[in-house]
Amino acid sequence: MTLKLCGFAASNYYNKIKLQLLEKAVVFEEELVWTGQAHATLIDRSPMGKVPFLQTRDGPISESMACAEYIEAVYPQNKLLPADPYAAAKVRELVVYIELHLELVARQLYPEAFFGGKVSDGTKERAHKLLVQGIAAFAKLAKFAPFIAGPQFTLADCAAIVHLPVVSSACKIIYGEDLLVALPVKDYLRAMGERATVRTVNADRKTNTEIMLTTRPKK
Ligand SMILES: N[C@@H](CCC(=O)N[C@@H](CS)C(=O)NCC(=O)O)C(=O)O
Repeated sequence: MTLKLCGFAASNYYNKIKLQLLEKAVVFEEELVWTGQAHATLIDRSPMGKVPFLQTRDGPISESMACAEYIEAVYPQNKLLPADPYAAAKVRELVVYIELHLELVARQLYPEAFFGGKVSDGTKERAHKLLVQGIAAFAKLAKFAPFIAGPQFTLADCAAIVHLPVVSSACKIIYGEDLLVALPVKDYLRAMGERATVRTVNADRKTNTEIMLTTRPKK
């Protein structure tokens, strides 16, 4: 059975896994699954109702970190985690910093930044404090040399390429400033955007975002 990546291409977490699969040249199919409504095709395979998830020959896997680790283990070509345990831990550490301390904090701002909703001043203030702290911590770990974890393209780049632009945009819209501005994020994203894999992910994201905003079933 061909590996299936399930979810939708407007999702940054979905695109992290899609970029990993493209970079590794794994043969896979995409299954369009929307979130926002509890339905069996989603909940039975991803009990938190989130995307992405994988449909593998052995069954489903939810949570993108678990998906990423499975893909690295099953498809050993074009490794995106270093063989050295310390170097691999540093890559995983960066992914956690990007997701837990940047993306997940900025996510609280998305309803107002991207979806026409409203976020309270209290939430904005708390998120600002956490983002300043998270970005300072990320700055201590990120190498940008030329990749996030150093000289090799790794899973940390798959995370950075999809999450950092969203964090930047949310900050610009809500706070009027890009809190990531002190880091070489723009140059990094410009360089990464030259990769054929990243071009594919970005083109599919644009198409799917339009579909999401016009035809996606509402909650
Ligand atoms: N921790 C999850 C986060 C995934 C996530 O938040 N996905 C979003 C789309 S970008 C989602 O499914 N949101 C729908 C919801 O939370 O109900 C992972 O790493 O897979």
